[in-house]
Amino acid sequence: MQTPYDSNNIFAKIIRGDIPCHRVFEDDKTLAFMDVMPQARGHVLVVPKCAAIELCDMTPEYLLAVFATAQKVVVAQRHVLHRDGIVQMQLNGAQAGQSVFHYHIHLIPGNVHELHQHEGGMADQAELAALAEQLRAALA
Ligand code: DGP
Repeated sequence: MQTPYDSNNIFAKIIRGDIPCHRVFEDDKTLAFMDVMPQARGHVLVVPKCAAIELCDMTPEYLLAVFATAQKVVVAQRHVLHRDGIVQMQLNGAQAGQSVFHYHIHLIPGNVHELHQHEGGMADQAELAALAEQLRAALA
């Protein structure tokens, strides 16, 4: 049985502004920000502003919202990173390797066979900040 949603998970704290992130895009239902352990340069996460752990917790309204934001982010990633290929990934449950239990879509520029290990290591904060700024500019 799935454990209940924990409103103190790290992404809920980011959404509330309790801890910082390198924000790429935000609207009333979603937030997109840089992954601190990128599997490739420009790895972005898109989260809904609702209490959902995985796909089956999502309402159609919020699914539509996160996919609409994901489309915008992919267009910006292609523009900024000059990479056509973007891996879209989303893990459902600990058995699938999910580690943060708030629904999120990974958008990873690159080829699936060449990505860094999942949660392989922390990126340079200055580089993440610079990439987020470029992506925000592309989205504006
Ligand atoms: P998953 O295994 O699908 O739950 O992926 C969680 C991702 O979240 C992983 O790629 C690393 C990233 N991550 C973990 N903690 C933080 C954090 O505090 N801030 C940001 N921006 N990303 C995080």
